[in-house]
Amino acid sequence: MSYNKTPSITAETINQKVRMFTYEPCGGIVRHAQRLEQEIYENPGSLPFQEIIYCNLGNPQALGQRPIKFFREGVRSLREAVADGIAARDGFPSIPDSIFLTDGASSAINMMMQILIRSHEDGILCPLPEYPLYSGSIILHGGTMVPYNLTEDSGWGLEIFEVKSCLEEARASGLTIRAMVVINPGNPTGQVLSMTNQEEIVEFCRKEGVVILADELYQENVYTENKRFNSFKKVARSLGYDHKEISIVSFHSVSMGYYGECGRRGGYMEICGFGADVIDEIYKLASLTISPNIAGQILISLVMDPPKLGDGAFEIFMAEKEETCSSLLKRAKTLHKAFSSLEGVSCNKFEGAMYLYPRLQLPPSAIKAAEKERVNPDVFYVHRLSATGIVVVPGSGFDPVSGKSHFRCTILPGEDKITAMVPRLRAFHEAFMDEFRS
Ligand code: DCS
Repeated sequence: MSYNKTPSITAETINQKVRMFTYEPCGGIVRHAQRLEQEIYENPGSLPFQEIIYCNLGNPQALGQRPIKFFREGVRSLREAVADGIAARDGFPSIPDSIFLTDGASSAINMMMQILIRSHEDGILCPLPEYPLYSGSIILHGGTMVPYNLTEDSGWGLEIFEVKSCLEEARASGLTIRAMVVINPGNPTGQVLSMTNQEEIVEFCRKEGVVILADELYQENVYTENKRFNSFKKVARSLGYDHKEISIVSFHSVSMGYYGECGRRGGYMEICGFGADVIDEIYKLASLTISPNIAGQILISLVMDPPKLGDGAFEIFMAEKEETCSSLLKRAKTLHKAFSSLEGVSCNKFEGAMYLYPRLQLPPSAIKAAEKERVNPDVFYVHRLSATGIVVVPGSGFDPVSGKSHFRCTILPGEDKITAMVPRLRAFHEAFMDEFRS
């Protein structure tokens, strides 16, 4: 067994295309200037000048007027708010310099794939079923997706020995495994990983020198009494591993949770366990798009620093949050009950995220009819269902290889819509089964 204690991700081992270019408009001199600016802010009078005059970037606001100073300080304070929120959540420190604010999680995930993937010989461990942004991004950046299975029978948890054999098989075929994607709580599978599973993942990735890409977008969508969200960083630190021993990138976004602000495009990634040289390269890459949108930046900082007891907005905020969360749970329960009662349908417990992922055991003649139409059985079923006005996503869109039939149904339509949908779904399903029952 390989035992790699040195960080596998260094400036020498990231995608060298990232290093081949420079981006001086936001380069070293600017970062130096920002440090000086911070110094002026923290210790007024400590430098022989009172302000930085930025003439480096073609940003109209920067030319001849002060807003850029405010803007730069503003951004730092937003990153501070995010870092403070993470520290309060986890009980372990987080620093603003490890936070990159992003236009939603998608851009952050793409950026990390760009950094990690050098060629098709670089593999990224990715769950199946998965959220297909991952497979898409890995393909677009020229890498190889190395799938590992989530097990439906164990509540969509994972068997770490199976992940290990996926890694070993991939290595034997010449791939270098760069990272392991973990989506927790899961999309499309809706599970919250057990602490044991999370600890196993941390141990595994540490031993193998693999970066954990922790998709933690649904951290506030946990609905089960006996499980709670734990960030991978918290799990690693609780096991006693510091930033020198394991590399973790955590993604979060304003798109999910009880806030659900997809269109605002706010998010962050917290990068732990990478050297300053790698952080410099990520900073350069992020600078190619100049700046994430400021409204999204403010929003993600508010998500991580919501009103506290004693704040004016606290009562209304808590009431709205509670109303949203309890309604989501109610909708999930209604749907879960409906799916579970259908012939040939089973549905794992709903623990988190925003999705139910029921399994379909379709009659052989339905499978034959799908074959005739040259589509997967789940696509056949979902297509027929759409004729009743109910739209769900076929499971083969999240897992094209298992050959099992599922569909993903969000719990998001309003309670009245969910209530109205259930009898329609039942009528459709019964008619479908009657039609294809041999
Ligand atoms: N990661 C996961 C697991 C997601 O579910 C999503 C969005 C993203 C990343 C990207 O989110 P951003 O909006 O922050 O870029 N989920 C989509 C989904 O499954 N249906 O619609 C949204």
